[in-house]
Amino acid sequence: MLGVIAACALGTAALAADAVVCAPGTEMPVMNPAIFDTASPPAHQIESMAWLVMGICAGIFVVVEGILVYSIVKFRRRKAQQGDPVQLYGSNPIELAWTVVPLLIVFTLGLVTIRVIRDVERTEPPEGAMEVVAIGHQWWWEYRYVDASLPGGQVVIANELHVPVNKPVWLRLESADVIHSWWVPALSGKIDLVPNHTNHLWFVAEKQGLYLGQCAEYCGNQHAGMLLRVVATPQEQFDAWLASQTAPAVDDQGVAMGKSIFMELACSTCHTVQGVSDGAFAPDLTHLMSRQTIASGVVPLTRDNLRAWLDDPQALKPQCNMPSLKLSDNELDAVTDYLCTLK
Ligand code: HEC
Ligand SMILES: [Cu+2]
Repeated sequence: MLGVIAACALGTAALAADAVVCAPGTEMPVMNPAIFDTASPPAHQIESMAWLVMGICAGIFVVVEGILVYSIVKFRRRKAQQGDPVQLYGSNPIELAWTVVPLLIVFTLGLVTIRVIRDVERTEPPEGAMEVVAIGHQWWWEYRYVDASLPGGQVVIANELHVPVNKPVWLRLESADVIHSWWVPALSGKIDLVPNHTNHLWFVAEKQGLYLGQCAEYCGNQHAGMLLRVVATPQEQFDAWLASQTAPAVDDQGVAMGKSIFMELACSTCHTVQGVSDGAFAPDLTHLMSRQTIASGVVPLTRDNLRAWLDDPQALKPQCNMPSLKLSDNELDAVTDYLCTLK
């Protein structure tokens, strides 16, 4: 598992170096996606518990192997020895020791685990938490910021979750199709997104930066292409970002042709662009250019990648749920130009 996470981190580091052409990406540190390098209270607790369990196991290993090696050396067969060594059957002190000590260890680990689970799996949101709905789709993430003060009561985005640093986040986890699992190791433990059943998860990103993760429940062909990205910024920067997401889609007359192709072809039945189309099957594209990647973190958002994606999504993300619409070169350019105005 760590190998997979490391590979996804390497992939994304290479990705950050690749200049984003359509939208200049915000420069930010990329967090280590590991359970031993945490930056959020529930993740810290899981980390400490993992160390405790490993410490106890290491202790048991040393004691058991130590006694084993000692016995092998001390009681080995010697040259002068005749027949079998003295045979001993049953020893109350020893039997007691190897029953009571393991019981105590299991009991301790049990109590510690219960305490950690109680803190990590809350049933109520933490004080002052911001609620976000996360919906798993084959094979991308939808997020909804639900707040009566927002125009329309909510803001819908895809794939790149933005949160303020040092503020509790209460995620409401739902699924549109099969079981997925939300896991950003530096922020929290993994929790499943189950169809027709709501789960919750909380975290507080303590450092600014980009946190990476991965869908952690096998959910079909592109399970590995369902990457998680959480961007933690200071509150003011987050507020500015959220305000930009509530703005209506840019309507640039210069790309009217691309827009009309978007409307006439099936694009508009699957995708929402606020004020233009209301397809709800696929990622919201209203502010596509404010993202750093497309296809749920699979490729960086550059003009070339975007055009290649529209040409044949199946080449970049085989088996994904967007078909190739067989656009001509001119149409591809026009639609790409249109999407590049959706800042
Ligand atoms: C049958 C529904 C469907 C149609 C039609 C469709 N798409 Fe998609 N599109 C999807 C799905 C599903 C995804 C998410 C794929 C994934 O990441 O697994 C997607 C992803 C995208 C993305 C990447 C978004 C992101 O943030 O990751 C863009 C851009 C896009 N589509 C544009 C278009 C355009 C332009 C058209 C018309 C030429 C179009 N789509 C037609 C379903 C559709
Ligand atoms: Cu998944």
